[in-house]
Amino acid sequence: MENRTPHPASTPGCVEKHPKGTKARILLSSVFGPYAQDDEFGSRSINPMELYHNQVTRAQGSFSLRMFHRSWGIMLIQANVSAPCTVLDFPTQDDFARELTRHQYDIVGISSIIINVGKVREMCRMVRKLSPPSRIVVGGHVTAIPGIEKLIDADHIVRGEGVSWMRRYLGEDEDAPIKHPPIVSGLRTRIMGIRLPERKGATAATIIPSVGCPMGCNFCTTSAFFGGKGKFVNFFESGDELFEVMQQMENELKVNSFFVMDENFLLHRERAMRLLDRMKAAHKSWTMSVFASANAIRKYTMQELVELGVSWLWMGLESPRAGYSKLNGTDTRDLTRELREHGIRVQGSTIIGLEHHTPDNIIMEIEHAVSHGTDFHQFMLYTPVPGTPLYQQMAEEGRMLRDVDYADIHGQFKFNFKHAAISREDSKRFLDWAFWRDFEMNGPSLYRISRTLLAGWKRYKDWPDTRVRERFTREMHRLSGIYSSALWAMEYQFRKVNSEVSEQIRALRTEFRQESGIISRAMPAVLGPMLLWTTQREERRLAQGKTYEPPTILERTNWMEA
Ligand code: B12
Ligand code: SF4
Repeated sequence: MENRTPHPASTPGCVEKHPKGTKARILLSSVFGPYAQDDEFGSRSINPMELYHNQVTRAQGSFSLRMFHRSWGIMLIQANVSAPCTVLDFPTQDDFARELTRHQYDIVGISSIIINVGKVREMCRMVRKLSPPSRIVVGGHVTAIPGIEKLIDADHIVRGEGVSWMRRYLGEDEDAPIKHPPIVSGLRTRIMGIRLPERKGATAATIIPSVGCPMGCNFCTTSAFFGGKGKFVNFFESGDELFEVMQQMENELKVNSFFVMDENFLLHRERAMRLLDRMKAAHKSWTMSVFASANAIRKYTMQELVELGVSWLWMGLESPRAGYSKLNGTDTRDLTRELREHGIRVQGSTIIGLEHHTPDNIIMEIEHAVSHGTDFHQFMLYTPVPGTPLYQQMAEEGRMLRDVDYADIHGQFKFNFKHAAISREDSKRFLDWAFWRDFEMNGPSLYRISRTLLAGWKRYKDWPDTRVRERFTREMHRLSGIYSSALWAMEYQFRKVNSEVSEQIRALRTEFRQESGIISRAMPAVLGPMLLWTTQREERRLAQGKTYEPPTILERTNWMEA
């Protein structure tokens, strides 16, 4: 705290306008990397900055889908303030230090989740040293840690929604409409040992209609962080507003597919159906990847989902015995099968270590999860995370384990609480086995998504609604040759894991051949062996410990050199 002038608003949570208002220079940064390695700041090799390889396809070796996602929270804040603002994403410590010393920042905002609290502490220390007059604002899920004020040296600790907070801090109208930044959903995508080319429009745009979820499941950190049961923050209330935003992204990013970052998009049926009306009227053949709970999905017919362009759905399967209202008596196996038959890729999500799990029944429950045959499957340990009702309950029952580093509380390592029947060590064994079992029984996710695409294409290629027809035709034309070639390599490579699945891959390849045009039909002869070679090369690299890191990105808005 050396040379800082005392600030009247240094009480965490108290929002007082910054003296410079919208003239204040802001630096918004995510926590520093590298991420996929073990270090004293909390990086962990099992916790890379990747969605799929971290928590979905991590047992799939060279078939694992690798990609990075930007830090959308700070991008959203940047787009909604009129002050000069820099976003620094995935910096190294050197990048962060350089930016702090090259420019005089009045406000330094750091965004983080709980596991990265050690990095936040270090970044606050760096700001105090390198830019003493800057006010430090820390936001994001890290602020749910009890006693965070004592762990880090920040002037403001912002819990919950950040755009309105920052606007208030700068003296701007916090209720002004939200401006959606153009966000390309993923970058540096890699699979089977090759990096996919990054063409404008080839990757979906991320749309963020809301934060939080009103369902309020007891373990859910995003729901709790934005108000808990019955509450959430809507950025775009109506289907009309959403349509306008999507149209704007379509123009700016030249996309026709969208990754909708809303915890339970389909729950708001009125909004979704109005969006569909607008899409129909404007003849938009868009595709959408959405999160939705089973009870919300059941509010729609398959036809409505397909017309809406839902092509990828992330849903919690949990255990039928867990009693979560979001499942509401739904047979999730029937539902996921039906969705896939309509060309909708399903990403299931299953929790390992629920209260009723025991070493005797957990294998059966994992087998049940795997039997859904979803295109992707995320497994996560039941984890009481600070800020959630579950954490509160476990703490009151004295069941939280002491001395578990925050960096290890993320659901992909070991329990952080005392489970009635499963030990901490066994929790990891069951989790790892679940990932492996899903891979072994169902094959690479790339095979599964191509199977779902083909099912959708066969069902909808002659559909009367041209928007729907166009969508499947577009994907089939773009991908059939590539999928057939990948299937060729997968069939060969997967023989050593499960010969039965390898046979199924072969059968699918034959079907693709029948449905493809001449060029796509010829492709596997050349591309197949090449992909097999890159796949095997990637396996060797991974065995030698190869990891991937996101690139550092710097973006300035409203900027004028001082
Ligand atoms: C995209 C994403 C990722 C991306 C990373 C993006 C990145 N660049 O960091 C990937 C896929 C790599 C990822 C990885 C992980 N993630 Co993640 N991720 C998400 C996801 C799906 C979306 C985040 C998002 O953009 N939301 C929309 C934006 C608008 O909301 P927001 O980020 O919360 O920001 C708002 C406020 O928090 C606040 N705010 C945020 N930052 C700041 C900064 C300032 C200065 C201020 C004032 C305000 C502020 O204002 C914003 C606007 O309101 C969330 C779930 C969710 N629905 O949010 C999980 C989530 C954030 N991830 C989570 C976890 C646990 C992980 C992993 C540990 C995975 C794992 N093993 O389980 C890894 C960690 C990787 C690592 N080494 O750091 C948890 C965090 C739990 C917690 N309480 O800390 C979440 C909430 C998922 C969950 N429900 O469990 N993740
Ligand atoms: S339905 Fe999903 S997002 Fe909503 S509270 Fe439950 S776990 Fe969280």
